[in-house]
Amino acid sequence: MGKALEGVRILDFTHVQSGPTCTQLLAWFGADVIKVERPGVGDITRGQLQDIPKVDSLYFTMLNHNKRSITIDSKNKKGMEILERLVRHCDVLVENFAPGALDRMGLTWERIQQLNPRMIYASVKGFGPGPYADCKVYENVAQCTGGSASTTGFRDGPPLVTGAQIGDSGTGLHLALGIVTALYHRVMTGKGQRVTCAMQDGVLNLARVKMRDQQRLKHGPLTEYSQHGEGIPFGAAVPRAGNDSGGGQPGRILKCKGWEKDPDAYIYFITQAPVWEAICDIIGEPGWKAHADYATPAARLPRLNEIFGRIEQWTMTKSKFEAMDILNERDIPCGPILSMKELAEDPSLRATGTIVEVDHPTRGKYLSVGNPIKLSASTSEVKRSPLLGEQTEEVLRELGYTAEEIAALKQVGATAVLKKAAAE
Ligand code: CAO
Repeated sequence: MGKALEGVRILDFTHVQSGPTCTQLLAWFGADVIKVERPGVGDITRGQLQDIPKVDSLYFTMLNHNKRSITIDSKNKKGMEILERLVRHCDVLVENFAPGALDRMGLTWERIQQLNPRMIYASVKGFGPGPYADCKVYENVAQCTGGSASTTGFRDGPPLVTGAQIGDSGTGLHLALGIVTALYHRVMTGKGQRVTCAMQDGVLNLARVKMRDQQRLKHGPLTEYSQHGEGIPFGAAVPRAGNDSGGGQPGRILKCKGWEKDPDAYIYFITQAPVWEAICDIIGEPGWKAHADYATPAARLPRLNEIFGRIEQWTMTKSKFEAMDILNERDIPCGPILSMKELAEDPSLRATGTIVEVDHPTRGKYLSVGNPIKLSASTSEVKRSPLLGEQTEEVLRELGYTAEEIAALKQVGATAVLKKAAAE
């Protein structure tokens, strides 16, 4: 079995998280991803949140699998010459620098098209065109400006960011789809194009159901939100809904046995209408099956706090896994709150390659999240991230540079940090 993107060459000018997420996905599918890093410095995340001194951080290693690293100083004339050769050599250029950074280097879209009209030029920026287009953006800024934070958390608490990196990794995923779409378009037309994803747009796309609710507000209260049952009126904007379900089937996070000591002894419980009778049997309320106050979804909506309170009395008598087993037998949708420790140790996730163990020359063995997208006819293996500049010479040779030229490029600081003069 081959790899789906074998033969696709990516000039990876990404750093931190959003761009690297995108190029890592493409690399997992077999693209040759050549990561350009500044000599002596590299992607800033190599040195961020380091758990082992002087070893590439997990932040870096977990976002840069299957890539090759070449060090090039793009502000060095010879360095820019190498970059231009890379533009001719590659199919896709991916970058997520601050707005204007690539233009300042001289790699404008016009220049890129001159060098390689088939090039797909993909960028992540914080915002699209508009008042904030020039702003630098990190994950939580995107969560706040994309509608996620204002709709996450409890109604009587402050806006909340989520631990899932929907701004960075979420936008990286969007960009990867944009790139393969543009590659398909290029197969049909022979032409490259620009692909841009704004983090604000990516988060808003993921918060789409809350924009749905914003429009529903004009026509009455959001009856599936707990505050409706509590008699609290809605304001002008979608409120935070705690752990209420975002869909049409009411759900809640409920305590399970051991919750007093274990912060993750909880289960998400959904009162899906078709299994309501089974729920009544399990929690010991068979009378609710025919009772006018509980029998229909509409009758239950104003009583969600009471109903989930009663269900929680039952879940608190079971561990989250016992509850899961009992509920699954009756097809009741539910899910235990799994800690990162439990996920790291989960044998089924190991078996599918969603959690993988990777060996690294300076770090040793570590766990990573593998490719979550499984293709039936293409393999995808997780290989360790490169050391800074590990493949510099290898890539330069592929670009046609001779050994003498490679040495000279190093000497003039195009691919390595310039040695300071002895007198200094
Ligand atoms: N050689 C020489 N210079 C290089 C280089 C190389 N190989 N690679 C990068 N640089 C330079 C760039 O040319 C730029 O210099 P100028 O400002 O002089 O033009 C500078 O390094 C890097 O630019 P930056 O402004 O992008 O970096 P930053 O750390 O200040 O900002 C970030 C980081 C993420 C806020 C910004 O890049 C950004 O807003 N990116 C777009 C949105 C994004 O992807 N955010 C997600 C980040 S993940 O949380």
